Amino acid sequence: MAEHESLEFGKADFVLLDSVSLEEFMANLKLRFEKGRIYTYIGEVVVSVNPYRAMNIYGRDTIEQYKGRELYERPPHLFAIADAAYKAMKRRNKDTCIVISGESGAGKTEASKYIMQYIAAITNPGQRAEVERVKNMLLKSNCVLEAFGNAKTNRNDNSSRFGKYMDINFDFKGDPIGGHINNYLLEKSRVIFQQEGERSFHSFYQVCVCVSVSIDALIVLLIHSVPSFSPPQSSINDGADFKAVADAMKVIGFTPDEIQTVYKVLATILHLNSKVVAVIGVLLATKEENVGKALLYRTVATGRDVIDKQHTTQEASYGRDALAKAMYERMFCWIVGRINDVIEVKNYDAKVHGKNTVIGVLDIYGFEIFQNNSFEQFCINYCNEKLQQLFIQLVLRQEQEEYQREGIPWKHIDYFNNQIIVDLVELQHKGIFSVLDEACMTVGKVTDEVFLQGLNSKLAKHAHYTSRKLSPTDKSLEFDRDFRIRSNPVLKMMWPEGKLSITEVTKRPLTAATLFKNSMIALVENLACKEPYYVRCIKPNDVKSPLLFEYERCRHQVEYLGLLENVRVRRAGFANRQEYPRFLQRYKMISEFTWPNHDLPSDKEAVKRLVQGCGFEHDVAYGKTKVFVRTPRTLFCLEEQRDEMVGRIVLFLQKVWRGTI
Ligand code: AOV
Ligand code: MG
Repeated sequence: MAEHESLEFGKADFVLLDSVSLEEFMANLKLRFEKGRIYTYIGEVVVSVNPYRAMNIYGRDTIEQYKGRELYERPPHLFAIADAAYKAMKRRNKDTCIVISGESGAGKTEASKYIMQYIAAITNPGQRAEVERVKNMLLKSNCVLEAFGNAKTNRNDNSSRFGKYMDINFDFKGDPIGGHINNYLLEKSRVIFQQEGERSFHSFYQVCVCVSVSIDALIVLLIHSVPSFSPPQSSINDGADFKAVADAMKVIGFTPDEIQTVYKVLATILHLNSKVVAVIGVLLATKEENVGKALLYRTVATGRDVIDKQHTTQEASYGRDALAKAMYERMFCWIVGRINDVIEVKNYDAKVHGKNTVIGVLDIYGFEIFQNNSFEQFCINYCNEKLQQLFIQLVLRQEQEEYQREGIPWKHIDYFNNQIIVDLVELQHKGIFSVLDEACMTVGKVTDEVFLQGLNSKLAKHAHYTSRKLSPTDKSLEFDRDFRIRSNPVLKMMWPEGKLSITEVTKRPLTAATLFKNSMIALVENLACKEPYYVRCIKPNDVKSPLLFEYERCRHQVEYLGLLENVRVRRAGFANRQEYPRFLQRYKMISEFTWPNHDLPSDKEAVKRLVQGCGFEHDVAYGKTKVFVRTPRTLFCLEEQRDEMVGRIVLFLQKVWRGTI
């Protein structure tokens, strides 16, 4: 019996539960976790529980087992979903996407890397050099982006502090020919502040631990002179990571000058945080007075002139922090841009090569609540709410559309519509982002009180809004100062603007909130026009233990991810659907009417005959091009009969060869 049928490991698909209740769902999830079966399906959705230990299930041999197989043929795995997305892309010319969701520390980033590794492993059988180069770049880019965009938080030692959507482009042969990365809102406040037990971005520690290896001697000296930067103890090996990142940057094609400049920017930010202005002048090759000016003055427009106005002490310290954050963010975006330059598809002629198709992999920052939550947590959580809404829409819509197309009746299943939460945040004029924008436009001082009053007056009646008391918070005045850097070409790329003109100073830029909202709306639109595959990650406990299944913690996640609703929708519909010729090809040996060939007028008729013969008529519906099987159990029975027949056929052939028949 195939492993996925064995009761010892629980049900491999939640659709197979005897009844759909939270208790049964949880019992199955727990049993499988305890037996080391971290993946379980809900139809085509993979539910994954973070094992918090190395699993021997990602090697070459496992990859071979999944390559080209159908989902139900092997035990649940990320590789199966990656293969399904790949097959849809290759065989049906569809753009697909794999959306990985779950809260912070649930295993999204690890999953996205395994998926990319799988796709890299199964493509380019011809070993074309250019394809190998692209694959290598795509894989190496993870290492670099994690160094600059991830950090240790109290929830995850390697927490993504930015959202990442990566498109992988394929040619007509199904081989990767390029890619593109979209990054979303980096949590730049981490540059200047971390909660207790947390760290800033990995890159700072890497550069501090390993300054002597390959960094310009002057920078080494200047990094060592940072007065108060002692990385907290952690399990992370910054030294080894530094070397891996430096190597990856080289492979991707960052020049030595570019790499040195990145170190300089890191050192600058370290010094900014320690308030040493002169050193920064050296690092950025700008005059000391320019640094002082950038920190102590701001450029304002008065009438037709642009003048520099001196800050108060408090403004200056906000300004310094804002500068450190802005520098890091610009450097990060520049790094993403440089990677994109290298991986983007070049010289692809659709007329010659056919359609260039895409698989998108989305790995964002997971839902999180800290002791102190800032604007970034709000954005991160809004992003998660929006993706949850997309999941609800697509999982239902996809099912509905397919039944409609194939002429199969469909009955509606109730689910919580998350749109109300998304609207609360993003609705024009009424949502939290709009209220925030209005507060920012208030003439005179922008204060937290103005914002809170706006929320209370606009949203008091909203079912999901609770008014908060005002607590003293950090102000987030944003300065992004112009250093007028001339001598370092790499820095010039990070700060392309020259001297600000009067219109640029007076122009009100879009707020960070509006920019983020727009980027999320664009992301969701992009995902919605692709065929989606889902990985839903669950974090089993808060202590990173491989043994502990904290029931309440997991139950909560199962509920807010809507997994039970997902099972219900799936069960009301059909667990499996296959085009008639494919179904026939796979099972024709179990019926005398279809083996070795049938003489019925169509494959559809032949499938009907085969199904009748097996007694599964009640569990099957016939669409225009596909046969729909309601329960996976039927499929497993078919698989079993097939195995048996294949065994008999092999035995028969062996006898023929030996001449005993
Ligand atoms: P996240 O991406 O979902 O959190 P990660 O993918 O970074 O979470 O996983 C957190 C940690 O859990 C990893 O560093 C591993 O130690 C462990 N882990 C996760 N998946 C596996 C696996 N399949 N096998 C072994 N260990 C695993 V966040 O980025 O914080 O939202 O923002
Ligand atoms: Mg992550």
